[in-house]
Amino acid sequence: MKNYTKASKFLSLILRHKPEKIGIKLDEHGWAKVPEILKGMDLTMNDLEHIVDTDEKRRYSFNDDKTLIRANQGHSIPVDLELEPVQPPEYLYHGTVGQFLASIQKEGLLPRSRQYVHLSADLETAVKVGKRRGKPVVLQIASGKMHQDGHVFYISENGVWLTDAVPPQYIMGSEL
Ligand code: HQG
Repeated sequence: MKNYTKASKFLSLILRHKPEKIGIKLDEHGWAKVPEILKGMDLTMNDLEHIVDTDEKRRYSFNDDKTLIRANQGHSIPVDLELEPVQPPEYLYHGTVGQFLASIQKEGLLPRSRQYVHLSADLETAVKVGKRRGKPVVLQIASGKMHQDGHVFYISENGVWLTDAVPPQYIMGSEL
């Protein structure tokens, strides 16, 4: 049996960060050509469909006729996902770890290597995001107030909230 977890991680790398690893390019909207992915990753269409369909975070989308595939969020390369600005809920959450807190309090949340700061609609998801790096700390973000003040929010195809940056005054202490 193929190692789908490994293949999925590699797919993330290709579609979000380094398409050049298999000698391909993404278009301006982040789409890769499916035949190029299959060839470059040595996968069958069935394998790729399995990876897309079983991904627990719905990280990838095909276009209608399944000739193109892209990551729904998480890019470090600049792509235009054609997301419409949307009004966020009053509060959103960001999962991180204690070692980053002093810097976050000072600078706010920055996208770091990615295109956007990633925020979650619920605490539970934010806890999981934080846990990837250690003991999770969840920050509550006054997204309603940010929106009122002119900050733009998007929601990705798979439900992740995205914004350019979160200035420190909108970050409230840990909810945990
Ligand atoms: C931190 C996963 C110091 C920030 C997840 C985070 C998410 C700062 C790290 C998605 C900072 C960036 C994104 C500042 C931010 N000073 N540290 N001023 N501003 N940080 O991985 O949000 O599984 O780029 O707290 O589920 O952790 O890949 O972002 O810890 O949706 O699909 O800098 O990645 O999804 O880390 O995760 P990341 P993230 P996937």
